[in-house]
Amino acid sequence: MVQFNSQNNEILIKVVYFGPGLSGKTTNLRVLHKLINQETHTELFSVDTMEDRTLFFDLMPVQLPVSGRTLKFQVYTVPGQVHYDSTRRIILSGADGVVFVADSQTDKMSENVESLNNLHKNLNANRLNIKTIPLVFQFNKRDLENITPLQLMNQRLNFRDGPTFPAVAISGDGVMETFRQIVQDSTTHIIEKYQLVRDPLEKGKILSELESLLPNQVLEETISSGEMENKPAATTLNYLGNEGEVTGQEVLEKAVLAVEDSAQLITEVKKLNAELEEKNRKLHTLLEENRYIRKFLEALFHHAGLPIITFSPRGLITNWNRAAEKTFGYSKAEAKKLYFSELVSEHSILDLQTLISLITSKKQTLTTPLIMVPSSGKTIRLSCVLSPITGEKGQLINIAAILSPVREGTSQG
Ligand SMILES: Nc1nc2c(ncn2[C@@H]2O[C@H](COP(=O)(O)OP(=O)(O)OP(=O)(O)O)[C@@H](O)[C@H]2O)c(=O)[nH]1
Ligand SMILES: [Mg+2]
Repeated sequence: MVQFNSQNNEILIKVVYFGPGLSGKTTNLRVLHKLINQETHTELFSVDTMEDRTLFFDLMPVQLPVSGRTLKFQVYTVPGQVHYDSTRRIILSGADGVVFVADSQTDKMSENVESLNNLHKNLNANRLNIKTIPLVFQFNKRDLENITPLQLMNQRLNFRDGPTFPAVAISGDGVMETFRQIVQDSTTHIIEKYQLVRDPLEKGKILSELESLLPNQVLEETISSGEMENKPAATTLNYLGNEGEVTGQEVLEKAVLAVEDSAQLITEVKKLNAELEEKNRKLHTLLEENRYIRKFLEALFHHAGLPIITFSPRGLITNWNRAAEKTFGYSKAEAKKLYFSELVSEHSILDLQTLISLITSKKQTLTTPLIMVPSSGKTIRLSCVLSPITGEKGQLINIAAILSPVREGTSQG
C-alpha cells in the first residue's frame, strides 16, 4: 500500500503477520510493542479480540525517522481461524511485506500448509505475488515438545528459500530478529520498486539507520496468555459489535480504514501528551527553583542587618523589614499605611524629592544622607541608597531604600 506524503517526507509501509490460528501472531506484536514502546510511543490496537483469539485484527503503527524521512510502518496481524477468510483478504490488501508465523508443533504442520496456501490465494486476490512480496518465515513455539525439526519445517514451508527465524514468541526469542528482517526487506523492496533513492550509499545509510533504531534488548518476562485481561498491553478497539465473521467487502474496508485513522490519532495524541508532560516537568522544576530563590530573597530581606524599605513611585510604603521595624518603631502593618516622606524630616524633604524625580527619570541608584524621624520623634541621620525596581518593560514599579548609619554622627536634636 506504499503511500508517499512528499510534504512531510513520509513513506507508509504495510506489514502483515499471517499464519494459522494460535501460531503466535498477536504474541509477536505484543512483544514488539513492549520492546519498542518506550522510544517511539507506539500503540498496539487490538480490534475485536475474544480471549486470545483475534476476531478482526491487531494493528501497531511504528514511526521510524530516518535520513530526514519518516517511515511509518503499519504492522497488522490477521485472524488465523479458517473462517475469517475475507478479513484476511482485506488486511492483506496493499501489503508491502508479510511475516508468516508457523506453529512448530508436529500436529500443526497441515494447518501451516493450509494457511500458506490461503496466503497465496489472498495475495492473488489483491494482485500481489507470493513469489516476489518480501516474505519472512518465523517457526514459532520452539520451546514445546513434539515439534518438527527446523530443517523439515524449512523444506515443507519455505518454498522460495526466504529468511527464516526460529522463535519462542512468549519469551521474546526471535521476535525482534524477525521484525528487523521484514523492516529491512520491505523498505528495500519499496525503495527499489518506486526508485525512491537512487544513490546506493544513501540507501545503505537508510537501512543501517533503520537497523540502529530498533532496540536489541530482550523481553524480561514471559507473556502469559491471561496477561491481556489482567494488565492490558493493547488498546482494545471494538469497531464492530457483531460476533463472528463480518461479511461485506465494503464494510470491512471501511472498518480497517476507520481503525487506521483512530490508531493514527490515538498515537499522535499519546505522543503530544508525552511532550506536554515533559514540558510540564521542566516548568515544575523552574517553578520550584523560582520558589526557592524567592524564599531565599525574602529571608535575606527580612533578616538583613540594615533597614530596607520599598515604596511605590507615589511614595506609599509597600514593604518593610525587621531592621526597619527596629529602627523606626513601626510594625510592618503600621508602616504600610505611611508614605516614605513621613519618615523624613522637613530638613531633608527637598533632597528626597530631587532624588526621587531623578530616579524616576533616569532609573539610577543614588545615595544621599537623610535626616529621618522614627515613631519616637528623635531624629536620626542615615545614609540612604535609593534604587529603582523596574518591571519587565522597564517601567518603575517600586523604589527600594537601604539605610545605614552615617559615619560622622547618629543623632541630632
Ligand atoms: N509455548 C508457547 N506458547 C506460545 C508461543 N507463542 C505464543 N504462544 C501462545 O499461543 C497462544 C496463541 O497465541 P496468539 O499470539 O494469540 O496467536 P495468534 O496467532 O494471534 O492466534 P489467532 O489470533 O487466533 O490467529 C497464546 O496462548 C500464546 O501465549 C510460544 O513461542 N511458545
Ligand atoms: Mg491473534
